[in-house]
Amino acid sequence: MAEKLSSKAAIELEDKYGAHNYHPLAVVLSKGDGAKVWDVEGKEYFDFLSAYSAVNQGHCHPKIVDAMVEQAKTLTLTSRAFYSDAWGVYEKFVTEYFGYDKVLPMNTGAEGDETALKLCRRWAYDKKGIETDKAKIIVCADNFHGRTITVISMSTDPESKTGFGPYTPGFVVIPYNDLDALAKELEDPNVAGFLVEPIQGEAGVVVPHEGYLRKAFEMCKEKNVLFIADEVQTGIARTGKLLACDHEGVRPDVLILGKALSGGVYPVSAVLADDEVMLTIKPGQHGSTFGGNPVAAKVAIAALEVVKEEGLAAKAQKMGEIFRSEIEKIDSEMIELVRGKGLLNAVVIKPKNGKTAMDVCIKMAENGLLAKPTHDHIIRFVPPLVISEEQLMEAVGIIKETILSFE
Ligand code: IF1
Repeated sequence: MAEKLSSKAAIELEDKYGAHNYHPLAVVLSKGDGAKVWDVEGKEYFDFLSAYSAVNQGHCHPKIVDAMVEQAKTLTLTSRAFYSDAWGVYEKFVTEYFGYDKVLPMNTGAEGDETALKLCRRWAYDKKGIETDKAKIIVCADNFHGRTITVISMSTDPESKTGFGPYTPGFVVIPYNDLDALAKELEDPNVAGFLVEPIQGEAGVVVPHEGYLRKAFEMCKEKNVLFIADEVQTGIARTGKLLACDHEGVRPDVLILGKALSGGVYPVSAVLADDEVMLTIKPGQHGSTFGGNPVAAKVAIAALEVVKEEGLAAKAQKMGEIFRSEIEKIDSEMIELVRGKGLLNAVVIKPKNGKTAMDVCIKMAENGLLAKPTHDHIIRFVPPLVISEEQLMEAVGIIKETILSFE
């Protein structure tokens, strides 16, 4: 057997042969189980990133992995040029699970967003009667919807956007959590859709005021504008309900899911909508080689069953309350504020003695907990939802010990 790669060797390989489009923490992982991961030297960590909320069901969930392996041994890919005995079963399952007429499968979150944008434009021309090429879609400042050219065309983050133009036109940017700005833009009859994250993830877990989503939804309805929710990160039990929109009783016209739709074992994304919207796209007008494959079908069914069987939404709700109240108890000037919903939380860090959020994350890793800073001063704390209360308390202990070590 080949000798096991050391952390140093693995990092050198990535540095030499991989594009430098990430700046990872210097931890080389080789194993995961539930809420924990292990590095190549065998050191154990709590995973408080969960692959950006993709492993809500925990690392290597046996039910999901078994579903994948079994299907992988039977039939992996047919393309959509043919039917498969797995796909329709999943389509029925997932549409009933979320309560929509139809599903359109893709693989990544960004593709899900792209699909939703295409659907919205198509609906605008075919149903709403907007003049060809005039449709506008309202998006929010500080959004994050992925990395494609069209998706970054909606971005207001210079790091994601600058130097990749020319950009796709047709978007109107308004501030997040601002109903007046929305009302103003909705006056334009060429507006076809409003795309929004129920909680902004990349922006640093920004939770809008209570009633924002509900009111925004109603305002869209009044103007015959599609309310499109990007629940790629907030969906699938992460915030304490199946969907973050459920907190306000909002059923989006177009729902985008990804990440935890597969429990993080396989790229599976989906756009859900009713017939009036979904049937505007006809054969040959959209698709993907891998979207709608039999492995994805089996994996997604298993992943969604786990969410219900293990009561992950209620668990996220309860654990989130414990987490925020425990963090609030830590007596340190470095903790400016903790915010979030369910187990999607962030702590805003006030630098102390020149020590920043990154220093806190490096120290937490040494102490056995992985998390990553965003925007220099914010740390997201996003564990797999299968974390037990005992594990959560242990993790809180690590966070506390780390923060206090900077005092
Ligand atoms: C990266 C953040 C998380 C997303 C929403 C679509 C996508 C994402 C709401 C695209 C992806 C990830 C991708 C990841 C960093 C990241 C992220 F820090 F940028 F904000 F999760 F917290 N909609 N989010 O959050 O999904 O195409 O990646 O499958 O490294 O870019 P994708």
